[in-house]
Amino acid sequence: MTAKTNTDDYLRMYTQMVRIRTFEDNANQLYLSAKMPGLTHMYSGEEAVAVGICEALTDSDRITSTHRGHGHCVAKGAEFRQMFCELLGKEEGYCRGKGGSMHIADQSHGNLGANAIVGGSMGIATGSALRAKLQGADDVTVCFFGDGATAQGLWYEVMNMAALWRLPVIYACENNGYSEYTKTEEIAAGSITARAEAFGIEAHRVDGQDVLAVNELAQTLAARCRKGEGPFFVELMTYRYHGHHVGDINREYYRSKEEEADWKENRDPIVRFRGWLVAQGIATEDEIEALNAQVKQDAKEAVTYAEAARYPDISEVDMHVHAETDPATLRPGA
Ligand SMILES: Cc1ncc(C[n+]2csc(CCOP(=O)(O)OP(=O)(O)O)c2C)c(N)n1
Repeated sequence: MTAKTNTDDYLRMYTQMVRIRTFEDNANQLYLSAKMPGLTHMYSGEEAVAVGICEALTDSDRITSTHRGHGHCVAKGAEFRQMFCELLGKEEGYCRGKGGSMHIADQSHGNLGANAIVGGSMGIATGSALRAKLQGADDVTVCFFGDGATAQGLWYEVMNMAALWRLPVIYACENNGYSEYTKTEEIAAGSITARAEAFGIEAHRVDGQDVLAVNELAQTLAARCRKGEGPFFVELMTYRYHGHHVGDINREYYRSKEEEADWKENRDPIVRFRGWLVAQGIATEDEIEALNAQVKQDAKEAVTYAEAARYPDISEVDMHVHAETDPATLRPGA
């Protein structure tokens, strides 16, 4: 790990990673106690990816997210209360409880939304970057997706456009080793970075468990996007601790307990960063424990709040589920 930002930045990055892990622990608990409708996909283990990248962005920069999207939301600035409300289908949720776990959007922080369709956000992110270019804005869009999404034809279509038009977009592939229940090497021939390079796109591969390495690369690429040097591709090597979704509990037919233990015990991004913070003298063990306790308390308070919050009224069932916008007003310059 290399030093890059100041003490406050380091502590905020650590806190954000702990917030994601804690959010997921609580979401898992809500699912297990049958309080949450539907399924959810845990981001635990991948925290350094979302935090490393989003900490290199501003509120005007945008992201698009995936079915495994809670980490992206938190890292881009979402609040616990509104997120838990969304998971529980409550009116105060980010999408008034109508999106649920896989469709959280938070436009106030530039989060254009998660998408349950694998690869579904690739066109949205590329369109967002095209809008920035046409309007002369200097914001960057990061498109998060998994290794499995690289099998979608859409990715090759948008990479072609983005490369031809030099769009300010970073395609961030979270390679957690599996696409649902299949190992990446069983579905992806050759190298994923080489696919982006075939379109003339500069491609990088980085240790997704090292938040500082991710952040350093993201800062460099975001700055270069703003100078018109985009697009870029990054493959982030990471691991999801839970099953594909919360109901995927018997995983031994596709990955071993030893493999899971190795990642958790030897490569955990939070333990690793915590050790670095203490070794650098940025925080003591006691200070880290106090931060962890505060986050736990915040999550507990937000869950209690969301459980007590109101459901949307039945009269709203058809509202906010499709756009009422006149397409003519969406034309550039209109
Ligand atoms: C178009 C489409 N095909 C299939 C699915 C079912 N599905 C949901 S998640 C998933 C695997 C995605 O793997 P990856 O992109 O690597 O993301 P990860 O779950 O590993 O984060 C699949 C096949 C879907 N939601 N959308």
